[in-house]
Amino acid sequence: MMRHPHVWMGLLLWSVFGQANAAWTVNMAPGATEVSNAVFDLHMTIFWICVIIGIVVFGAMFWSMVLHRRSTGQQAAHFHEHTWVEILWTVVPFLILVAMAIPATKTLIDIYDASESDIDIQVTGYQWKWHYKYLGQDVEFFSNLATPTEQIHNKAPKDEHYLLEVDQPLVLPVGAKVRFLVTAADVIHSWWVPAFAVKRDAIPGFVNEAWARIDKPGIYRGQCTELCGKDHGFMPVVVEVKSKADYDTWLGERKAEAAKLKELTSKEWTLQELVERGDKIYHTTCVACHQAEGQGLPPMFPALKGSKVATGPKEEHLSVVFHGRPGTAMAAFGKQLSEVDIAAVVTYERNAWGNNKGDMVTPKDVLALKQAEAK
Ligand code: HEC
Ligand SMILES: [Cu+2]
Repeated sequence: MMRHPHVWMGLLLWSVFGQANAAWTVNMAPGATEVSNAVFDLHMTIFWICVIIGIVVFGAMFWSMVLHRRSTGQQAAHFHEHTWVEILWTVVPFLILVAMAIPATKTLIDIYDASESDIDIQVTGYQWKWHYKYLGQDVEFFSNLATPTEQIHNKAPKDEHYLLEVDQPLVLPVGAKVRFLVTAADVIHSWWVPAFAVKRDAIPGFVNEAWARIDKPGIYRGQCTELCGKDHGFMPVVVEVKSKADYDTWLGERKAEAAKLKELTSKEWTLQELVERGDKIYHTTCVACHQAEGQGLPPMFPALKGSKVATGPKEEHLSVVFHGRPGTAMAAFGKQLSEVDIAAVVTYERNAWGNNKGDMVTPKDVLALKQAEAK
């Protein structure tokens, strides 16, 4: 249908306001899926119906007012009730509404028909990030905001995709029917990608469905669109759509990584190995708050060197790292780090900076905790 309405709307507004502007973006965008195009066409159909109704109604009004003005000596007609006119102005709007309802219903049915999908993705909203799980594929990950804090605090110039960039985008193949199973782990979020015409509430304890079959490869961006707390504006959605072959390669790599990680979890680790691995994790993930020598930044961030927790029972130490301390800057790392990495970093903390406990938390301990939690 009208795929370039911005041209028409542009001309219309240009004639009204007498301005030329090369980039008119007043209209909705058609998007990148069949459904989003259907939604767009529907929008345009209804738009033009409204334009025609507007022209007819206001045309008749102004025509009557101008031609029958008093100054030309017009006399008011004195008629009451006119059966045919009344029937017409009931039947005509009714027919118009039916004519609009037919394509609208058809599109709506399409939007909700998530059956026979090729790929199922579980989308879970967290405060404040998204988690994607490729069902039946053993691949899952968190997608965190990647915009540096300097840009957020106006200390650096903002990128083109400011607040719309993540560390790991959701990757999908072109042309496949992808079903999204949308839920949340804490509060209500909403997963929205305008180009797919997908916007679905993510509600704890419920699973809402949506789907998309994306026509062209590319990067599509969206946002959480349900006010979900202080960082609601900091949990964007980024979807990278690849060719089928590239997607398969990517998925293969992710699966191999997952398999490798599983192997690492079940292997017998020595204290030395865990400490070495934990050293790296500590210096990428924990160092910002607890500092390089474990001295922390009291009173904001406690020291781990000599801390009661890091030198106390290992179950409690693991629990703090796994669950975090709700209400403080200490996040729950249980779902962010792998079992191996949690075990390694806890073991490292128990043996670094003179803590010398000489004991270790193994990946199997972490897995056991995880499984106990899942019950
Ligand atoms: C954003 C800052 C931050 C980061 C990053 C961070 N922590 Fe913490 N951590 C804290 C704060 C704040 C506390 C104290 C919480 C409280 O008030 O109970 C804490 C407490 C702890 C404690 C308990 C210490 C005690 O004596 O009570 C341990 C153990 C710990 N963190 C381990 C880690 C590990 C392991 C990592 C990295 C995987 C890490 N933390 C990353 C901020 C952080
Ligand atoms: Cu949210």
